[in-house]
Amino acid sequence: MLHALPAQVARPAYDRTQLQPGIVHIGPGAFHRAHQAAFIDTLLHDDPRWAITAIALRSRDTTDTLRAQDGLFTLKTLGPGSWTRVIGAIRDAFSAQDDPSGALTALGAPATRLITLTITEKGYCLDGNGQLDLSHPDIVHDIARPDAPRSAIGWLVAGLARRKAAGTPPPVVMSCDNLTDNGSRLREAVVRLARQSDTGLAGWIERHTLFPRTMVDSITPASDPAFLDALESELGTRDDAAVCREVFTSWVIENLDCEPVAALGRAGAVLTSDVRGHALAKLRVLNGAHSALAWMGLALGYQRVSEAISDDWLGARIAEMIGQEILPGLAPVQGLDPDAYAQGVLARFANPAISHKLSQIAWDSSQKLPVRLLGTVADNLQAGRPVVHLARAAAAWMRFVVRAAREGSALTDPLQETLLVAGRDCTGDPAGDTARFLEMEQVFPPGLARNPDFRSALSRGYGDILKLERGLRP
Ligand code: CS2
Repeated sequence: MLHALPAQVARPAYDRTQLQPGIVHIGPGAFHRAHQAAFIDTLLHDDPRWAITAIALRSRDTTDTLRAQDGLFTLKTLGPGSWTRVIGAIRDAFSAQDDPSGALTALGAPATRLITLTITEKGYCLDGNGQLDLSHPDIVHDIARPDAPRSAIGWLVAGLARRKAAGTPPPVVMSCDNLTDNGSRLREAVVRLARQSDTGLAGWIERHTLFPRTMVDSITPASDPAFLDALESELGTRDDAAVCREVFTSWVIENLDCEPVAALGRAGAVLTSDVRGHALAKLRVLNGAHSALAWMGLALGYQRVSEAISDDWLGARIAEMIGQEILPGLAPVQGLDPDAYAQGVLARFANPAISHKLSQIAWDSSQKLPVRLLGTVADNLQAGRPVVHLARAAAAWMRFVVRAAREGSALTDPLQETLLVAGRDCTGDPAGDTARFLEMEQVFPPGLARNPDFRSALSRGYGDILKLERGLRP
């Protein structure tokens, strides 16, 4: 594949035959390939000991494609300053369902010094309080069969159990998902699951395993057929594992004292003690606004992020939501100017070179709403700050569900069934419909759901979205 590519396409300048496995990555979807794999590719030019073994827990499609291409794939950036580069960081890729013993071997191997994860919000199997949900079907399964896990948390426990049994030090385990306090959440989930079967193991994990917090950022639309076809013309060859993203990329990692974190720092990650602040700002400003834009933009009939943010009315409301309701609640973060950050985010959304579907951002909305918007809502209510825009965004999510239920279309969401039942029950009455959704404890913490100010803001916001659906601006 490599020798036939056009000259302007950069490719690994290191000898891939000399690579040694150092990282196991769980969930090699587009975001991993566009983000962490690119950083690791940079690192491999200086240090061959960090090649990635990519393990998929569910679908084998990506790993099969990657294997057929010897792990190579193309990363194309979009917009000003863009470039195209072949990434060579993935040395092995397979599905844990096809090869469970291979997965355990990789996770348990002493050479694996870092395990990274991009499994999306739902992959953590957390309850409304952010704790591992012991009644989640995959967790129930993993408690009964710790030797043959299904969830990512179960695989981590199984891999760490091997390390303990062999007397080898544990790897560093790093969540690269958009969760509040992702490192701590992951550690607590892993320890909680381990405790169900082996308290000694749980204690060992708590004492010896590092789970650094991270903030990951790069807008990465799904690789649709139009992108893959255009890239095929550019490359002269088909790459079904290719990914695209904006030029901007950022990985901020808690500067815990360990070899993998130091190595990622050499590869361009920013190491700092205040990841919490960076991650919260990113989650609430970028991801919060992204989700709000998706639900409201879909109500207005838009399909893509750049179109929705260019709608004068909607663009102004999103900017107000950030400026009036999100930034005032964020604690100062060293090196981050909140207003400049917000402006930068809005400019990134407007990038016309990126065809980012609002419907993609709306996947798994029931998991995203609590971490992206409801934390800000709770803080604002407590501090006496407004929640008008935030509540309108939450109401837009409810209407998104109602429309899907009416049209009989599927929702990509782990709560799909519950949501569609609720959506079908809705009559168009703002107070009644929003109350129906507020009953869902998996989404709305009961204290927040009872708050009268939030309830009335939601009803008003719901009325606004009904107008938007009719093409009117409230
Ligand atoms: C988006 C994110 O799909 C989504 O929900 O909000 O994937 C977003 O593009 C990234 O977090 C940007 O870093």
